[in-house]
Amino acid sequence: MTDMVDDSSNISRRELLNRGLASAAMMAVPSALVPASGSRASGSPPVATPKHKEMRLLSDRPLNMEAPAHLLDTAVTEADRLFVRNNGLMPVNPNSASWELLIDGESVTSPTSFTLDQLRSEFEVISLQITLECGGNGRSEFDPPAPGNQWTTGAVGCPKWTGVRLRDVLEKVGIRDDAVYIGYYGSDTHLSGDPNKVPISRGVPMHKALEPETLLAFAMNDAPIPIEHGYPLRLVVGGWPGSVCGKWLERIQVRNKVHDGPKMTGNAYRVPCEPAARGSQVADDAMCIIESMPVKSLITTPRSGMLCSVGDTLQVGGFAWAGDDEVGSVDISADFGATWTRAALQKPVNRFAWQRFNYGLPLKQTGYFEVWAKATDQSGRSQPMVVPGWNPKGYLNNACHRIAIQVV
Ligand SMILES: Nc1nc2c(c(=O)[nH]1)N[C@H]1C(S)=C(S)[C@@H](COP(=O)(O)O)O[C@H]1N2
Ligand SMILES: [Mo]
Repeated sequence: MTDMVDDSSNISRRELLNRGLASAAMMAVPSALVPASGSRASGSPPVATPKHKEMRLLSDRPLNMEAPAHLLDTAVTEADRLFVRNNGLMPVNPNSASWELLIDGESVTSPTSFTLDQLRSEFEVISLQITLECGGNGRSEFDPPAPGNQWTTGAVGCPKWTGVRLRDVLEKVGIRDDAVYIGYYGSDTHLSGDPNKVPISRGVPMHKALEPETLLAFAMNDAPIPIEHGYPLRLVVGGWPGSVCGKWLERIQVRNKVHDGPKMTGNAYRVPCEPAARGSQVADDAMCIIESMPVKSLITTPRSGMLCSVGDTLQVGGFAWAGDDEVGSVDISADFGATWTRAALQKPVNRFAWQRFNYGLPLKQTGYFEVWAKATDQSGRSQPMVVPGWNPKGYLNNACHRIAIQVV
């Protein structure tokens, strides 16, 4: 027991219970995210939001950071704890007043630009909570390891987005019948600094682009989108890998073929079309584009490592999501999956929002326990208890989340 408790000698048992046993992995907030001064002239673009001190920094060039599970315990993910996934370098001080979004491409007859004011005034403005999860969330568990950011469980969140429907804007511009795909371009720069290179330009098929929940968002949680999350405009597409949600959005092309921008082709954001053995080589032409993300859940309370009292009922809670589908049920196990009990599950506030689950776990016995959560979507697909299909780039790990508790 003592090795789970740091400097336990002089603190009360109650205090230990309150603060839990886990010592947070504290990483310094990268200086790029600390505002230079406390105030800024009104009307000037927002400076970077300081992130929560417990966010885990994966790299600072490009900036990549994820949230420990217990920071994600609120229904609407706060800006200071939403993961950041950058492929290149963020634009410096983008000007929202002069910002324009250009809609063009082979399947657009009259390329059209919109200022942010035009988007706001010419189209219906709506707000939706939409879950954003990186396709590589959970990558760190693949064996043999897959290259890329070693995300654990924290590359997910569900903020509230406000903007206009991409569908309405495309309808106004006019799209030809041969439209197949959209592709986005943002104003971030390639890590090499080469202005002719694009860090990432992905997209979705027309049926996804035209869904009523696909947004051109200019606000997050009722504030301008923080710079690292795409200020002043980003694409938000529900249920698919976060990589389709283009940040710092300045151009959407409507293509007459599958978009072929950087990170659409090769093996980026693709998995083997046919399941592949661990560690195997898969040819690029045998890799298929990831579409809907698989069902998944995260236990956000208690935090892992909690010290609990025997006889108590432990309130276990968190969120579950299921790509294009809805979550139908969440089950909890405290005996390594031998037995499961159904948790209470809320409906999503809107399509593509994650769903809260809660369960009161009776602590009948002292000792070490793991609490596992397993979500099942409405089509009957459940999270696997072990890491699912190995793939060369380490995408789509939706294995059950597990936390540890010590009952005393
Ligand atoms: N322009 C641009 N858009 C982008 C990216 C990027 O690097 N540049 N990263 C993508 C990826 S891989 C993900 S997972 C999400 C992350 O969004 P967030 O940083 O706001 O959490 O943005 C996507 N949109
Ligand atoms: Mo991503």
